Amino acid sequence: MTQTVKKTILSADFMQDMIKTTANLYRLGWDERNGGNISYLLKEEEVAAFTDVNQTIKTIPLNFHIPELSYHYFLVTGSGKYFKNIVDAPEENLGIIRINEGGETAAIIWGFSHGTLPTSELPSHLMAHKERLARDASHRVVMHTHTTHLIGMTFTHTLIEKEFTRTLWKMCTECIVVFPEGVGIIPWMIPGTDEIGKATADKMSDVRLVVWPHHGVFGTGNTMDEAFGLIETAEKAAEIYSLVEGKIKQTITDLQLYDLAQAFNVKPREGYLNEN
Ligand code: 2HA
Ligand code: ZN
Repeated sequence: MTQTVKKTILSADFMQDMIKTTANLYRLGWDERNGGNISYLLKEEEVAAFTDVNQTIKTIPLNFHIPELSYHYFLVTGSGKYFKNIVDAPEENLGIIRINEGGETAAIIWGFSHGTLPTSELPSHLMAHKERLARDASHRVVMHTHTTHLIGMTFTHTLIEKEFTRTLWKMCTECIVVFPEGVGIIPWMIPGTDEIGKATADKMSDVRLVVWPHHGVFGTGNTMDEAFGLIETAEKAAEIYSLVEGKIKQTITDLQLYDLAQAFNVKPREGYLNEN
C-alpha cells in the first residue's frame, strides 16, 4: 500500500518537474555539492491528490512571520542535500511543507526522510514568494543556483544594476525580451539569513532575477521552465560577456534595443536605455 502511494506522488507532474530540473541544473555545473535550492508553490488540491495535507510529520519554526503564506504548500529541496542525488532518492532530498496558520511555523507533510530539513535559504524563498505573489497571482517557482558566468561577472563588472543589466541586454538579442525589467543586485551578504531574504525580496518587487555577488542568482517564474529559462538566458549573456570582455568592437545599440522591445511588445526598465 505504502509503495503504491509513494509511486504515485513521485510520478506527479510537479515532482517530475522538480526532479528533472534539479538534475538539469546539476548537469550544467551550477549546483556543485549542496549548492542551489528550489521551492515550488503547489495548489492544495495538487498535494491532496497524493497525500494528507493536514498531517504534520515535523514542525519547523520560522524565525520570521509570513502570515500571507498561511496554508500555502511548497515542494522544496533539502538543506545540505546535493541536486545530483535527487533523481535517485527524491524522498530523502525533497519535501513538501505547509506553512501553518499565522505563518510562524511550517510542517513537513511529505518527504525529508532521515531527518532532512528544508533548504537553508528558506527565508529568501518564502519572502520572494510573498513578494512575487503580491504582483502576480500565477507566480509559483523560486530558484537559486550558482550560475558560473553570472558569478564571474560580479568580479569583473560594476555591480550597478542599470549598468549590469545594459551589459547583459547587449550580449544577446533575447535578453531584453526575456527580462525587460532588468536584474536586481544586492550587496554581498551572509547566505541563509533573514537579512539576505529581505534584501532579495525587496528587489523582487521590481524584478524576477536577483544577483547575489560572488555567490549566485535567485530567479522566479510561473513555471519551472520559466524560472529556469530566465536564469539560463542571463547566464548565457554572462558567458558571452566573459568571452568578449576587453575585445568588444561593436554591440547591440540602444536604438536596436528599443526596436526589439517594440517588436516583442515589452517595456524596458524606465531610464535604462539612452534616448536616441
Ligand atoms: O543550498 O546554495 O546558498 C546551499 C546554497 C546556499
Ligand atoms: Zn547558494
